Amino acid sequence: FQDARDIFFERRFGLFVHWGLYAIPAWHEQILWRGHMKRKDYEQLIHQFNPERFDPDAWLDMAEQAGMEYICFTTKHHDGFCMWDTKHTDYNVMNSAYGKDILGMLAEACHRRNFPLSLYYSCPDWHHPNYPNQGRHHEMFGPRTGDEPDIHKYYEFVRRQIRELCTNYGPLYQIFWDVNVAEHEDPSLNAMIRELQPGILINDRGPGKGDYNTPERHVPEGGSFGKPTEACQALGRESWGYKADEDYYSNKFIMQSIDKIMAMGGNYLLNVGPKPDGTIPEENVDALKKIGEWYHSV
Ligand code: FUL
Repeated sequence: FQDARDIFFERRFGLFVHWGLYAIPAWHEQILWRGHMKRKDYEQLIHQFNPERFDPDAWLDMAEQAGMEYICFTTKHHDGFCMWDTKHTDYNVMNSAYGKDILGMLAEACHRRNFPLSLYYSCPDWHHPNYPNQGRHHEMFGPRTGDEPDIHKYYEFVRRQIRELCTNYGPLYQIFWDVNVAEHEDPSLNAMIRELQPGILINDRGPGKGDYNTPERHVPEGGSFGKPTEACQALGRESWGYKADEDYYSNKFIMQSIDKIMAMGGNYLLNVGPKPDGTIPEENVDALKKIGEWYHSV
């Protein structure tokens, strides 16, 4: 396995994938909050989640054709639903209608093909009873039943989950925290990651220093980045997850944005939102094909 610190300077274009229960309502990855959806209705989606056409090799074929050389996958987004076989909450893909370890399948394909794998993990968690939602998303869910949230217990949960991710899925390229709020209390969290995955890169979304910066949907006007940078961009204007009636950027816009970011020394993570059946929306496949033809030619 190539050292992640070398990968960063050699593999500069990657595929970002936002996938979870939110693909089913097909509106926004944060529908639970932005769409004022009731938590109990959202959580029922687990019984519908059954991506029978999920084929990680098809995703990687598509990425390779587009000139992409690594993948970053949402293991858990703000909704708290886990796309791997975690022992620390029942709210995970093993208990969905699909019942298979999605991350495990993806990791197997990545390692077989020597395709670096990065993991996105959201600390904000709108499902976990000990996550206080920082006041922001609390009220609309109505009062919680049971004890008051205990953030320290939540941080312990994060630590156990991160340990699991860094232990069970082979060598990882990056951890993409979104955002590492736990690091406030426990600065040894990133140290644990580095111990379990020597050479791994960790982004700087959190109070700790981090190895690289992740500007989002931002196309700067010239100059150069002062530190290692991986910009991320969605193909759609509205959502990072699958949106049925998404308003897509033009391919030209995306190509110009790749060009600008790379000219400034940044890497580029371009996002797709797979459909509930596990396939990538046609519009995304088509865009990546055209962007790839251009990318291979420059
Ligand atoms: C943000 C999140 O709130 C968005 O939903 C998305 O995941 C983006 C890449 O990061 O912080």
